[in-house]
Amino acid sequence: MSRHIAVLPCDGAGKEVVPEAIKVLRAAGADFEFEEFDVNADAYLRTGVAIPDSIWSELEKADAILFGAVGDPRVPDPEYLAGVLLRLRFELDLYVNLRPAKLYDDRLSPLRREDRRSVDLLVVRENTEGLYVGMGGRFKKGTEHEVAIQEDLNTYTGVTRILEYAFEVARREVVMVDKSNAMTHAGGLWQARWKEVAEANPKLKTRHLFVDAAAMQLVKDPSQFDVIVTGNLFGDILSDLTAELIGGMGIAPSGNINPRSGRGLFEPVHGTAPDIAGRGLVNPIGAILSASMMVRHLGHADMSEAIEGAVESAIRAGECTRDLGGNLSTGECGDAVAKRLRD
Ligand code: GGG
Repeated sequence: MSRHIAVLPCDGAGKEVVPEAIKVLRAAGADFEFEEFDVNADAYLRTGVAIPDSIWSELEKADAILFGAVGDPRVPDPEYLAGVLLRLRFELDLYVNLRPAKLYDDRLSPLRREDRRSVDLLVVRENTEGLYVGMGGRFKKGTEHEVAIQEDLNTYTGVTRILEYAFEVARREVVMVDKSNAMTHAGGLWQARWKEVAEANPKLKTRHLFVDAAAMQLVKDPSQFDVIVTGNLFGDILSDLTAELIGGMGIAPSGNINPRSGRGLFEPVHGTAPDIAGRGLVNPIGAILSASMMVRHLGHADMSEAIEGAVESAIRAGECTRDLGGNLSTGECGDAVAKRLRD
């Protein structure tokens, strides 16, 4: 059955990497119908609307969304970013943000110790709550008496469902990360739900780490980790760290999913990279691996593995962009992966 994929390249680097992901999906034989929508900073500046209603209803109907990156130096107000990416995550209730990190080639590791370099882990980030919900405000703004409050929203349901999902995908261990020694209210809820959910899953090992200790352990010995489950902000921060352990932001994929409704949005972890966008320098691997996650989510595990294998082979052969030590352009890197799938 042909699937309908809504395509949102959006801005900057996103416009360069998404076509490469589609190129690779086609080479892998994906029987998908791709429909691109005009959601970007140009449209926002023209209309003042981040996602028009007519496009929103199409996005709701799609089998999945393939996303690039959103942001533009001409639109400094956070409303645009919130009106695109955060709206999609919140209103489609994409409560799981999956951020895998795998080291495909030892030479991409920044770590000195060979025996601790290996990385094959998954950050399961809560994606619809926490400090990202935008609750709070600024009182006496712009004066020396200004007060700024940012609320950290954590619900019984939200915390429970993300912890339960982590146990569904773990292979050997779930590590729950919080800062419950300092943030006692939110942390208290996470700890209580963690205790109960962990007890209900006795077949897997469990461990708790405070976020500062987790950051330290990730740099010290990332090979120890399988699944890390955490809140929205800590997940965002730790997954940038894990990206650097495998070659940098250009290579890191992600999936925003609702495992119950089946909805999903897949995007590279990187942003719009305005400093290098538009010159063929951007690494398309993060977007290509996000597309690989998308096809797995849609039930094509074999195709997903084939794409990942082609990416690994291209990286190991040095057929990649400059950030990974190669000398290919964005399009040539996409070609190198696509060719391996056709051959
Ligand atoms: N694909 C990730 C993404 O779009 N993130 C949004 C973001 O960080 N935007 C800011 C920017 O790209 O400068």
